Amino acid sequence: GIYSRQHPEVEGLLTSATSPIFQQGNSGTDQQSHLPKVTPAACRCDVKDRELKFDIIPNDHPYHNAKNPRTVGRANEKLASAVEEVKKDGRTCLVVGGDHSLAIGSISGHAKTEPVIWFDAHADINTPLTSLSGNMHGQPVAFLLKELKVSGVPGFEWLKPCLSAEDIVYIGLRDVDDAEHSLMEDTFKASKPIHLSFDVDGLDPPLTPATGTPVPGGVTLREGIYVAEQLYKTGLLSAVDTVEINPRLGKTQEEVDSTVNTAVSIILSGFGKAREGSHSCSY
Ligand code: 4U7
Ligand code: MN
Ligand code: MN
Ligand code: MN
Repeated sequence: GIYSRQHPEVEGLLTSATSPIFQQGNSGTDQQSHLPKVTPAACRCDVKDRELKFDIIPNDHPYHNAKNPRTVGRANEKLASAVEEVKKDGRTCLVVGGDHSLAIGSISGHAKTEPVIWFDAHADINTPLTSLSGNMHGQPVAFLLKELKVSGVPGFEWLKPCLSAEDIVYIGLRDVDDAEHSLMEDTFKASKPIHLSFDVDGLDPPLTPATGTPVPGGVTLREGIYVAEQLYKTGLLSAVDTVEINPRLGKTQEEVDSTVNTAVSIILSGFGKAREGSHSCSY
């Protein structure tokens, strides 16, 4: 409400999240008709909203470098049961937070076998022993991984680590602590040879216009190169396809050149060219 004059869209969002029009089976009349309407019909979703209330546990002393462990642990226990119920109901679950430590409960409450895409600038794999900040939002992956065996944290007696390293794919990492880096080297030792099948139409069309079925909204060059570089670094990339490169479909020489150059730069990255220059180092 307070920001409504300057930011009508904010009020629209707040209203839609709390108003009865957002609840199941109530098409409702929107009394504040100047606001954008968010109705189940508008988003084609049958939305069931629920709010969880969490307790702040007094004298919640740190456990090594994990702050507020009991409060965070109990909250996650509640969240895990709530997510489990939503899944039993056959629904897709959306959790809106909030601190990323909520992933401990959310992922535990989910059916426990699904692969997880961790989209984040950070790896969030600090343990209560390695964390420099003590913040729990930097630790959820460690709590969830069987390999790391985090245990003895008060508030988390209910938790059973449910993920294996092979179940996690990270996207977007660009701020990883030293301790996290070595934890990741130890934990994410991929062991099988990797086959990369790289369709250039996964990239954004202006990067590779000479291709048969371009689709808007693709991956940037920076992201594509990053993927290829990371795969190279595993030491396990044993075959690469680069496909759907069709110079005949370029409308101009420039289109042909940009397509070919893009493909070449992806290939070079997959074969060890590093953007910072290739130096010999252990990683
Ligand atoms: B977020 C950090 F030290 N690694 O542990 C830490 F840089 O959920 C950051 O990804 C954690 O936002 C970031 O505190 C947690 C820090
Ligand atoms: Mn995070
Ligand atoms: Mn955070
Ligand atoms: Mn982050």
